Amino acid sequence: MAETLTIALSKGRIFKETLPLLAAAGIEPLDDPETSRKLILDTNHDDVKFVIIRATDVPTYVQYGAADIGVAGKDVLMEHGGDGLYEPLDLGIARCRLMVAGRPDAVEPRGRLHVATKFVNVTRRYYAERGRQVEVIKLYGSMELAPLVGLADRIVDIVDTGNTLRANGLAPLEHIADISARLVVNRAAMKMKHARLQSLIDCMAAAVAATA
Ligand code: PRT
Ligand code: MG
Repeated sequence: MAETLTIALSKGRIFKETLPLLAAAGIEPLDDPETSRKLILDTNHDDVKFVIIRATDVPTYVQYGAADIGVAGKDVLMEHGGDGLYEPLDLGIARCRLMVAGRPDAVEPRGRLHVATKFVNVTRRYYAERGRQVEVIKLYGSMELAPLVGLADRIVDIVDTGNTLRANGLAPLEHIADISARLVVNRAAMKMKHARLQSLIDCMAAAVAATA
């Protein structure tokens, strides 16, 4: 039997939107991660497995070769850094924007700007490039709350429709990056399993081009 190919995916929108692209390459899961508690899913190929992990863990699994290939948002990749990773394909799915947000009437504070986010590296880099001294406050979720309770002047977060910001009396203020999900491949696997990975990438690229 051929060596196993391991594909890292997160539940939710990434899994749902990646499935048709993998199906175009002839790969289909035998279980649904939304209902199954399994973390390793079999597919219609004996030598292809999915590992189902947190979105932010995908680059780590691929970097260390625990997965050969994976799908991660550009936001997650910008925050993680590109060590040990090839990024051969923009899948054009899970689109959104990474933005600075705050109260619509936000004024510049007298002292340091306090910015709450889970994207601490991206946020430090963004303000450093602008020569702006900021205090970055690491949060793990519900960033929108921070400006409402005086924890931060701004947040850096993902915005899609803007409904979450609006519902909390916040507004998008500055655009940092357009985001979509990317295919990431372990650099060593790209050499060792080149033929299989290249044909998978090619099939997915054709499927992406067909939907564009
Ligand atoms: O949920 P978990 O903590 O495990 O991880 P995660 O939130 O990183 O994973 P997931 O599955 O929610 O998101 C995976 C990827 O989808 C992200 O890394 C983004 O690249 C992309 N994506 C696309 C989004 C959204 N759209 C999105 N709307 N990720 C998050 N959101 C959230 C956002 O955080 C905010 O709370 O939706 C809210 C904003 O949406 P609107 O429509 O109200 O503006
Ligand atoms: Mg989420």
